[in-house]
Amino acid sequence: MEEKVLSIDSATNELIKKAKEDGVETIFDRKENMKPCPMGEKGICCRICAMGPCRITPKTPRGLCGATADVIVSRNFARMVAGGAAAHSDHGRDIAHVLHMASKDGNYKVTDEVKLMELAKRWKIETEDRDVYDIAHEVAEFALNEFGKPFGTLEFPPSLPEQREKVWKDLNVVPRSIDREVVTIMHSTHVGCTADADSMLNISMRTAISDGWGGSYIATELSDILFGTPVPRETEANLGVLEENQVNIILHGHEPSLSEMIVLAAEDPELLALAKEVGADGINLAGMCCTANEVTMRHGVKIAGNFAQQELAILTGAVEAVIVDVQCIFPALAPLADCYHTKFITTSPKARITGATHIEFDEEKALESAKQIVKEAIFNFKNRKKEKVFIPQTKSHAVVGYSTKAIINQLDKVVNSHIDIAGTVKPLADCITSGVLRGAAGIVGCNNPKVKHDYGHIEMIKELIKNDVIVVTTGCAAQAAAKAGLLSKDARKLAGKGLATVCELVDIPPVLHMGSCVDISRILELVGLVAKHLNVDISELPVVGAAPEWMSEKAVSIGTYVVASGIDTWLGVAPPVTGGPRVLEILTSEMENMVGAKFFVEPDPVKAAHQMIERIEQKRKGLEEKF
Ligand code: CUV
Ligand code: SF4
Repeated sequence: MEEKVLSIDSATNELIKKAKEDGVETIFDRKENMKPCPMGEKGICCRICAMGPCRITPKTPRGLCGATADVIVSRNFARMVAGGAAAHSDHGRDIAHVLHMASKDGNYKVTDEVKLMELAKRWKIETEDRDVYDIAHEVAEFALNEFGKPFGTLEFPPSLPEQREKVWKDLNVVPRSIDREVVTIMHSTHVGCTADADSMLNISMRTAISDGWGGSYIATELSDILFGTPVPRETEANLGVLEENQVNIILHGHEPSLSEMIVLAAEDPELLALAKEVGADGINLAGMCCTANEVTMRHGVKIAGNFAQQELAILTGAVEAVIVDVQCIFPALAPLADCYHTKFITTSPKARITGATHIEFDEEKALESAKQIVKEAIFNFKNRKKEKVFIPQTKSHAVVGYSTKAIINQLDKVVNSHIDIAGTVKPLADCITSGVLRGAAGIVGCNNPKVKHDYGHIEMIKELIKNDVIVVTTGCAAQAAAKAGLLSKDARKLAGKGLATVCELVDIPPVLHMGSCVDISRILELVGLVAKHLNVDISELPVVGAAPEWMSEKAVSIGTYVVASGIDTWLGVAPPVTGGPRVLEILTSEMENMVGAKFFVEPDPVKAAHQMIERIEQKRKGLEEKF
């Protein structure tokens, strides 16, 4: 029988083969045997009350309470949005708490004071003659209040164009507070509440906006204040970054409050000496999923791989510990780690996993806590079984760290800007209006075994840059791009003439790594600033978004706020809404009348890229008439 090639990434394929030889299973095996429930796939199964579960069939077109397919589908969709918004926003809240405990002599400090002051001004917090940490604590309190304030509406950042805010006001989708929107969805989807698809999607948009322009935005801004706003730096990506003779630690999960401390602990002379004592040459940190994005953006920590590769890291037999906090962690890592010497260490009470070693990360004693965790890895080095080790040789060079500010600075350097445009997005806007760049695309999101691993990301990105569309990327898509060499400046040889010229002049790769999933707020910020500079709405810009291999609820929230922000969004995997004709019609058509953008579902990434380019050209026409 011919072997199915499951990834476009050779390191991944080699380790899938090793799994067979070692007699262990991975997601790729489980996928073979899993038969998805056809009801769930269409979104027409309702488990909201105990009269059911009810499923919609030609013979039973309504649930026991009378809910139609559209009601059920829209409620299920809304709950996905709520789950995703909750995850992102609770991450943001945790970072706010960390800022609140920051102190001059503590483990957590203020690193970007300029950004802190900007935020304080924006939130009308007194800054004159005050201690930085007093300001930081008040900023943190203000941020925390955004999650549950009883009155008023969410504070929007200044990057939001007023045209967009007006669209939201007219639709009544301006969020009140972040938690409240999530709770409203949980309430409205309870049995006997909202039974109207249009209204359910309206509430979903409001909640998603509270994620993108609220919880996620706060997560990014406060992380930058605490740990520094990223600047371009070099790194390497793929499982080949693991080291034969070092203690290898995989950092997996999301919140930089943990990973930043692990980075510090791994540089600690005492621990380095300990590593030597156990016979290792050093301590090698490598990231996975969004934690990888956080620490590579700020420290150049190498990227081990993306979502679908988490088991494969353990399969190398060369990983002493996988340290995780929250989100996107396979429970499968626990039994798998038992087959190797790897310690699978959970650290968050929000994500405990049966079979893992739980060492709770104590933010009050953050560094001490981190050191204890790193020690576990070091002591485990002696248990490594040489005969079980296989590290694929594949890794690629990448440049990461393109925060909005870094992009603006990079452009300033070249244009040698007049004082009046320095620090603005004018050069970028000029590149777009002049047509040197046709437009921009944000390629984001996960891996999903419904798509050949990384294929969706890479084929789409290549097609776009070939056609002079600059790509910005976050999440596991960014890691796919890193592994494929598309984040290297060399990759400009794959770009069209206009984009290649810009890349050469500005000294950037054609694909810009902007961070983790919560950092999609950076993309919103950049796009919002360009729109404001041109005095147009975001929906008028030749800008598109895509999640070719998405899988998580967070991605549903992201897709919804990106579309609600006026940016057309392509999905490579259909969301579970196909059983609700009205829901489908709203998402893929009518949303355009409401917010100026809509969803597209296209499994073929190259076809999708061409649809994206077509939309970009349409938007260009509209802009040209204006300018
Ligand atoms: Ni938060 S949400 S698999 S790590 S991008 Fe990666 Fe990104 Fe999806 Fe998860
Ligand atoms: Fe069935 Fe209605 Fe209960 Fe859902 S809420 S399970 S459709 S009775």
